[in-house]
Amino acid sequence: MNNQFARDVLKGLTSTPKELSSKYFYDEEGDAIFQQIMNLEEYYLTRSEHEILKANKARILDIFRNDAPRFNLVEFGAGDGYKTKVLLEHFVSSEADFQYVPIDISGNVLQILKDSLEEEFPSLKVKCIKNEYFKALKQLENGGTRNVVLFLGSNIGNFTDSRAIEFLKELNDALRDGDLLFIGFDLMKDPDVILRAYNDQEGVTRNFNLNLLKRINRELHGNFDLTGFKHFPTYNPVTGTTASYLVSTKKQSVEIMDSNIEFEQWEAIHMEISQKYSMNDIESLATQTGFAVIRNFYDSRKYFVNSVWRK
Ligand code: AVI
Repeated sequence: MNNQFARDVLKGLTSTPKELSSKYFYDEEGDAIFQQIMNLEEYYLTRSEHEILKANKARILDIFRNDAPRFNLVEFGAGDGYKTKVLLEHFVSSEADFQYVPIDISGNVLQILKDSLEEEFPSLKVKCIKNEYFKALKQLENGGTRNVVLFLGSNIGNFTDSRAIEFLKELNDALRDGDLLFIGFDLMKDPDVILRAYNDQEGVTRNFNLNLLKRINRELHGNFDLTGFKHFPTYNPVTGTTASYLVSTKKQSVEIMDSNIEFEQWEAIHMEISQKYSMNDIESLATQTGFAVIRNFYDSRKYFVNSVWRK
């Protein structure tokens, strides 16, 4: 089988405990559901980070162009640019010497972003790269220009601890001395606030999880009965880990391609983690992966932090 998605799904569903990777949430429908999540009352992450960028855009630009006036603003997983546009607007009007380099593996996402940027900021230099993050970074001809990498949204939190460390080390290797990373982390806070963000009233997050079963049905000839699974998020205030599960409400058998997957009643599929951090966790992640923390920006409630790291 030469399809990575199919291989990962079958491997995950035949493991104990069963698991699926949240990186597969983002098909076209998943992207649209995630947009809805970001607008939810309960999902404070996007609004908190937006507040930080808006309140600190001038200070952020000063750091980005300090002792190296020209820079590439490289964004990993740019999406619709809702938050980044706050910075872009300020950087363009301050006549900063930079080009914006959004990187994504979805050509569709990049095209939509490029069109909207051309309309909103006609003078902005944009270079879209459709590739995996590190390959794209290597592909970027920078002739001595400082790279500033944006990794927003606490996307790092969807990696396990060991994967996050591996990812940040790999990023550090791909950067040169003096390059910067501007990274968003969701902070530990009242556990009820966190849990609500992953268990919204309208059931949008539930649909986000179930959409992966739908995707398996469509792309891998599966026959998941979506009504036979219950969305169940948890938050562990000791480890700071939010985990989401889909729990089978009955004993059932699901066919995927030519395999039969058996579910006991109340057996769970582990779907996603969203790590929440303390400031000590963040400091230690940076030092373990070869970075120095040079500045932290918080929202007014201290729900979220954007941390500036230098290689
Ligand atoms: C993309 N990522 C940071 C989101 C998060 O909060 O972990 C994905 C998400 N999952 C459920 N709601 C939002």
